[in-house]
Amino acid sequence: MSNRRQFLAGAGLLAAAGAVSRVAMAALPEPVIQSSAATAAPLLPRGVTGAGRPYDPVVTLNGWTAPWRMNAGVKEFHLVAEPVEREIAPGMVARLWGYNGQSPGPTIEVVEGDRVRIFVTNRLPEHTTIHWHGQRLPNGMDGVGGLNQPQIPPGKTFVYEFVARRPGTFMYHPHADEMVQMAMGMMGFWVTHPRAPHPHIARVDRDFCFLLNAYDIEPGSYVPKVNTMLEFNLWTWNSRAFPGIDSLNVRKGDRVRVRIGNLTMTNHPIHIHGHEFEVTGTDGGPTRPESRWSEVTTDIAVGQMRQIEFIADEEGDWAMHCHKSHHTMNAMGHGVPTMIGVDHRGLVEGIQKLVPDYMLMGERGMADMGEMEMPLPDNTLPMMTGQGPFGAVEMGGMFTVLKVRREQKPGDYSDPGWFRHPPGTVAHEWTGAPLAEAPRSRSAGGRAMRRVQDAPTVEMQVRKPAGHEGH
Ligand SMILES: [Cu+2]
Repeated sequence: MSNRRQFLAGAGLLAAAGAVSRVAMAALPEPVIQSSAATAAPLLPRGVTGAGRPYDPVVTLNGWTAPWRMNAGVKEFHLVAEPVEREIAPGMVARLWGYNGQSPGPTIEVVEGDRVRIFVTNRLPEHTTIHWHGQRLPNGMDGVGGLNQPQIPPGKTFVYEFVARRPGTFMYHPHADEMVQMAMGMMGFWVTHPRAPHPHIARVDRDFCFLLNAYDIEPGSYVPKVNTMLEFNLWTWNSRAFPGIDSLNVRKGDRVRVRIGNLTMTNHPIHIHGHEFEVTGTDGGPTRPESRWSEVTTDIAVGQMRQIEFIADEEGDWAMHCHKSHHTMNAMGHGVPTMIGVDHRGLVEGIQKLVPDYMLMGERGMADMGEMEMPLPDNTLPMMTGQGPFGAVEMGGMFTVLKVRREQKPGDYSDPGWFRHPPGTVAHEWTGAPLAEAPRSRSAGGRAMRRVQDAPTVEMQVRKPAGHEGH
């Protein structure tokens, strides 16, 4: 097995494809296995003899694009469905199922009109298929096990072949034991680039893509619960949770496209700070320009893809996240009561003498959680975490940062670090005369609510698992 680094180092591989013997081309293409969850540089098709038509490649957030070989004019890919280990964020690894070493699988990029042949090898313990979500293709290539094809048994390789007929953004995932296999992380992105200038597809400076996915992984364990229907506890982009999601690094003035597909079981209103955007495409294709309007949040329903575009003309570090606030938190114990306003002075110290691990959560709100040194089970992310230049960011899950910089070079996707704000442009403490006592209405309805002194105490105990094997 070669890895991605070796592949890029030997970029001549594609070039050499034409010179490879007929025997080699009759064999399966060597699958390329990715071992890292880092965002890979775009796979540039230009200047590679025999690689097919040129296009402007995408950047898969915390992902990569599958290399291919040309075989008598057909673009050949090899996907291997297999168990993988995916780092969700530093400090947590999940045991998932995916493709070619990762979940999600590699992004597949082709050009409108390409004939594509995809070899799918099944190294899972059960049968699988791949459905090519949104594509125009022969019915027998649509990948619904039992309906369009026999299931792919463990150990076997099947071949899919069709022409990528329309440009757009698509997804792939199993249509076999579908709930389980998608709950385990089996999915990937597919981009068909236009073959010629398209009236409804702009050329952009940066083109990002990622999938929304979700897991139910008990704190302290590694494998998702596969029978969960709605109560997922880990909300991820490309199987990464904040602070494990890479930032989107762009140059000031860039036209930026972000393609976002939703393969979770709920909708996600995706929100970007500091800019307005337009939805320029769905998995049905590019939207007509007269149908577009400005938004700062777009809801992406289950099984949908939304392609958004904007000019990144405001410098800074702009939050980009799902607007369901519990989707920007990592897994937590269930049943934590609301403690805001409950007076329990002296209680914790007394109980800790008897139960050393005892903690009372959320007395002043939950913000303490962002900085607290909690006794967490192994392989578990803090519920609210991440450090910014001004302290704890108190986020998790579906959250990252759009970094817009004047000095970012074209084609440079590296992280420029934190934004340096011009003097006088950061919210700051008022140091003038303090506020006098606020005037209050004397009518009954306007009176401030009286503090309840004798509220019943609600307790919660956080336990360290003893000798937890994490399986
Ligand atoms: Cu969400």
